[in-house]
Amino acid sequence: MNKPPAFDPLDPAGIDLILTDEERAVRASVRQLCANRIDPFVADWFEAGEIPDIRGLAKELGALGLLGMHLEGYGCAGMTATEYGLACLELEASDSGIRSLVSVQGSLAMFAIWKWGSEDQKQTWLPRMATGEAIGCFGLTEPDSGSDPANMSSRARRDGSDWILDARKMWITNGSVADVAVVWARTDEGIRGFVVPTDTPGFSAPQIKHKMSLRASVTSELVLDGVRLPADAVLPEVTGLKGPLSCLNEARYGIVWGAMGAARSSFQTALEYAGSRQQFGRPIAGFQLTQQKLADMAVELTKGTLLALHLGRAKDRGQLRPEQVSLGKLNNVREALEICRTARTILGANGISLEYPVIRHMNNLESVLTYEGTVEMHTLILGQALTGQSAFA
Ligand code: TGC
Ligand code: FAD
Repeated sequence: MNKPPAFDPLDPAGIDLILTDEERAVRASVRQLCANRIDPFVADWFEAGEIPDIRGLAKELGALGLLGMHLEGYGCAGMTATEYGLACLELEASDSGIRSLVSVQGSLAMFAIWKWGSEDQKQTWLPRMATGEAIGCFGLTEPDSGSDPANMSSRARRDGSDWILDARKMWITNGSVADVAVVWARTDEGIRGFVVPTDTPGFSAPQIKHKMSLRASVTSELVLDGVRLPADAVLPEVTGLKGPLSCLNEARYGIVWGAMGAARSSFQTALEYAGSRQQFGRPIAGFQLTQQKLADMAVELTKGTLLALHLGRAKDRGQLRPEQVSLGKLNNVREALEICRTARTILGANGISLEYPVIRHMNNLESVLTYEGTVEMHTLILGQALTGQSAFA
């Protein structure tokens, strides 16, 4: 009989044992990149509200195959969904903003072109986006339409063979640093996606400041005033809301894993802190109330990671349904936020300091709870799947 391996407090149920060697190798290489290139600096980036060399960082992420990593061809790494998920977990253990950079590039902007684009659009953009030479953004949300993108006001009309695009998009990750924007707009034929080089006259992307969350991430408004685009700027293979929503499935799947990274980092910090912080003459880890918090965090971290792995295996078999992605996003982001909040209490006053990653993760997860479908939207998607009744409107 095999002897069980030693108990690992960061993997209490031994999930490692059911990963493949390839999956562990991908995880190790991402973890190393994060340790060298992100972890020593990210608290400063968060405090300053900027990533000083975001283009250099994108190229390093690209060199490791992390941009569009689960897509096939066009210079993409063609890895499995589970490997992509493990990468998201490691990136978000560093910072949700870095995982966002990768998610928006690979799962939203690149995926939209890869899935719904013409051969020419794919050849033009995907190889450069895979290396990080070109950065992409994805414009769906508008000032007056967030949860309800079917109500969008952005509009594209034909002018001869050209398109004229008038659009306002809000809260767009990577917007001000993007070379290409995938912008969704209403047309006479229904909602269509447009591939817009950001140097096209009439396009601007002012950065949104004063965020208290996701500060190590560029968030922008997109303003398109009479932007003239050639006929072949439209994504030819899709019309209707299923275009953007199919991309959201990909990014939401990455978040299911990523949220567990922020949770693991906060749990690890709290565990170490509790072991060394002394009050009433003993480590606070020795108090039953602290142990209760740590045990609950370990249980939720384990459950969420197992759920992510289960959904990843289903996605690799081609069997993952959008409602199941909603179930994962709803649970894992909600529980990750709860783990971070509990970790913060264990750190006492130090819990509010950027000297530790916990408050940064906690604030970041407030965005993650809202973007890619709010916690309420995923509740209603699941509610509809359970009952057959739509409660959106
Ligand atoms: P509904 O009538 O249900 O559907 C319209 C059409 O879309 C299809 N569809 C999907 N297709 C693929 N994947 C999905 N998940 C899909 N959900 C629906 C559906 O079959 C239908 O197709 P067809 O061919 O019959 O026309 O649409 P609805 O208007 O009732 O809306 C449903 C609702 C509320 C669930 C949807 O609008 C929604 O998910 N709202 C949330 C919006 C959202 O998540 N926005 C995210 C913006 S991007 C972002 O936040 C990036 S954050 C940065 C980062 O990721 O790091
Ligand atoms: P609203 O839709 O106005 O919702 C406000 C509240 O009302 C929420 O609690 C919501 O759940 C609730 N609500 C709405 N409708 C219902 C209902 N029917 N029943 C019950 N409750 C309801 N978008 C992009 O397109 N691209 C990006 O790259 C991107 N990046 C982002 C980055 C950050 C940091 C943030 C914070 C957001 C980003 N977003 C992006 C936008 C994000 O997707 C939206 O914020 C989100 O979809 C919610 O829209 P809203 O903010 O307009 O909220």
